[in-house]
Amino acid sequence: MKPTLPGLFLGAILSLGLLPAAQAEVHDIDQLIDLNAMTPEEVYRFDPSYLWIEEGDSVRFLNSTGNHTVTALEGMWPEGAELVNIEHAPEAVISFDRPGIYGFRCKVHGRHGMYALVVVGMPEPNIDQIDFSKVSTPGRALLEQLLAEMQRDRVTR
Ligand SMILES: [Cu+2]
Repeated sequence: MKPTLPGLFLGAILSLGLLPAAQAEVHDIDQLIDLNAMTPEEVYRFDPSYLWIEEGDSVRFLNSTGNHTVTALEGMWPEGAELVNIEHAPEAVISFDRPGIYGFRCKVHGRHGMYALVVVGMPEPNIDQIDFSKVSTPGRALLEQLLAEMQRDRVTR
């Protein structure tokens, strides 16, 4: 029997409804030295510097301009999650199975404010233990801004 048009339409709706929950996603974060940036704070950056992903998802850190590290910020890392420190790799994939807030810095450009924030699933596991008091000014300002963005997203989730 030939599939009818309404039948195909129903099939499309069903597969749309079933696919998303099962599929773990890979998200890209680039690491840049961007000499065309509009402000000095944006020259050395993770791009994007903030992501909210689901448990089981991965982030692929690219290193497309400059030499960088992907280093766990210990005051912003869920308890029990393995700390990461990837140095000068052109590409590194990290998968996240534990919910919470993950802070990243580049050891080379941290003093220029090269930090990033990734929320996995939900921020609750370590939102009350966030400590970036040892981070110097440009990085701290960025992290405060990213956490505020995360709080706004939290309301709508
Ligand atoms: Cu860097």
